[in-house]
Amino acid sequence: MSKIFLARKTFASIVCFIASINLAAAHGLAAITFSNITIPEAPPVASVMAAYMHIKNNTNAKKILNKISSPQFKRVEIHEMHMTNGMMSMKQIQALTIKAQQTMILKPGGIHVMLIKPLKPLKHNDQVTLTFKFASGESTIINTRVQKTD
Ligand SMILES: [Cu+2]
Repeated sequence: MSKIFLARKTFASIVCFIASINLAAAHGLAAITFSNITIPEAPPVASVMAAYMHIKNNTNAKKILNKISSPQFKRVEIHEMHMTNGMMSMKQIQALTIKAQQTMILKPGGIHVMLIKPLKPLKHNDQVTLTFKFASGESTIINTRVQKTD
């Protein structure tokens, strides 16, 4: 049972790998690529939600992410978790520098995107649009969906 599952998973990743090669060949690799984007569902009363992702800088120059916005939220900030006197807290980062060829991993307990004050409560499968603006003038629009938490 688990063997079959593993084989399927390998097959799926091969297909994805080939698809990404074709995409890169057809359109040229984007300067900055986003993957593993996750927005976990939060209780309906929550005033904030978090977004996690991998951001890869495919260029040989550093990229500075200095603004994120979303039509579904009043405000979007980049946050970093840190330990102060044994307590976890988070502080805002004004800009996130991604070095040449670096993959920045935004994850729970680390750097994350804080989605503040949803204009309406968002549940599993609701769409979220995020616009990432870089100091170099590039911007990327990502459409994703809220995921159910385990
Ligand atoms: Cu936060």
